Amino acid sequence: MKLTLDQIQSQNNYQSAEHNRSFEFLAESLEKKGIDVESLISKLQELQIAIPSWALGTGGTRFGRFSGGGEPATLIQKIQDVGILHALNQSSNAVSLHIPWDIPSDYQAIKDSVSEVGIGFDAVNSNTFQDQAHQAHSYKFGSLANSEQAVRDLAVEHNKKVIEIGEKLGSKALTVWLADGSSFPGQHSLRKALENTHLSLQEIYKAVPDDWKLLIEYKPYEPSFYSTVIQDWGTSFLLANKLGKKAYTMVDLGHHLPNTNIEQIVATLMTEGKLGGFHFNDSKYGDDDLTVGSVKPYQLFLIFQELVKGFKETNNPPLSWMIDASHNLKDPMEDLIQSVQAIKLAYAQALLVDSKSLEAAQEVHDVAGAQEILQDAYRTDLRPLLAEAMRRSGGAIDPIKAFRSLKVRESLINERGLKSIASGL
Ligand code: AOS
Ligand code: ZN
Ligand code: ZN
Ligand code: ZN
Repeated sequence: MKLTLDQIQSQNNYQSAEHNRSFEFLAESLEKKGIDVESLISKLQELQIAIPSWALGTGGTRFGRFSGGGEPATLIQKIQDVGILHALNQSSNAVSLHIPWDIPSDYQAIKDSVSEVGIGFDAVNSNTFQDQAHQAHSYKFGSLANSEQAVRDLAVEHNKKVIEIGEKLGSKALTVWLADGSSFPGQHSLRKALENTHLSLQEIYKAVPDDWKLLIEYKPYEPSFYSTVIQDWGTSFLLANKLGKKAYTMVDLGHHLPNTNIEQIVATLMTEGKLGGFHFNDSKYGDDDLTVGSVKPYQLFLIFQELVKGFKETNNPPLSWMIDASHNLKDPMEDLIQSVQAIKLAYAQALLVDSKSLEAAQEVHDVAGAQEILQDAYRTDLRPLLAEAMRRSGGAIDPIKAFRSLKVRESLINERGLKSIASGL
């Protein structure tokens, strides 16, 4: 199934009177404060967030999986789903593949299906945290960090293969997330595991094309419960620095111990020009992979506030924007729409911050004043602005409402059945 512009505009017609009223009211009050509404809108229109292929089906937990219907079973169906999301919000023009969950067999067919829905390929993700059928060596005790050379070689080869696949598709980044670590003290040598990881990454780095990025994720625990080799931004940053200018640290919002100051990590990485991109999600406890902005929207705003400042004040290169979420209860497509909206809203709020006044308040140590400035931006309801940006790009004023009224899920169930299963976690 595919959504047409006509279908979306017919939905917008029902909402336009109400929308126009609230947008005009907001635009007027922003302009009174000296804010350039048109430039805000075009910045919002530009921001595109890639959709992970693995988030289009129901994820589940280790205790069970309760699948919805009409889930995409093939790569082409996943691409169609991203096409639907992009038609609705005009903000998700790329898909991020996970190899070997997504192995393109017919490249031409895959390329045709992305161009048909007007999207492209974002970062490709390698997977050395699971064994595949008929694999010569096991990743049970690690991949790039493994004490056995043969296992490390296998994992390095896999990453090179993923780069080759990405090159054929037009990706420009490889994301590496490693489950490597230990679950018990003494299980392996902490120093050797890190050094092996470094050496293996060096081999992979040689295969990274010059116009690509190598994005290194970190995560404190899970599935390893005692030590994870790349446990924090510092370890990722250290490796990225040793590897060279194509390597960057990737921040997955769920990969921090509770209460970690993520915005400060973002600020530090940008100062060093080593922030590569994001896996957006939200969490209460650990790597919960919940809808972006569902638990800590203020944190998301503060992260974006650092990003907006960093874009102006540092030479950090452009970022990769991706969602990394898992859906147990909601319709995955509705959840992804909500996540993209939350990201764009946080961006809009951050663009609203009166940075000159904030700096002035900081200079004179006006602590209360600084908080007023931040919260004035955060507490402005910018949803009509976001809706207007999507509407002008040809998307829906209210993408979730349109998704429901156009009965997208029902059509997908009709097409694919109730029991279709997406590959992946
Ligand atoms: C795992 O926790 C990481 O977030 C990775 O990005 C992983 O590849 C992805 O979540 C798919 O499981
Ligand atoms: Zn991730
Ligand atoms: Zn994760
Ligand atoms: Zn996650």
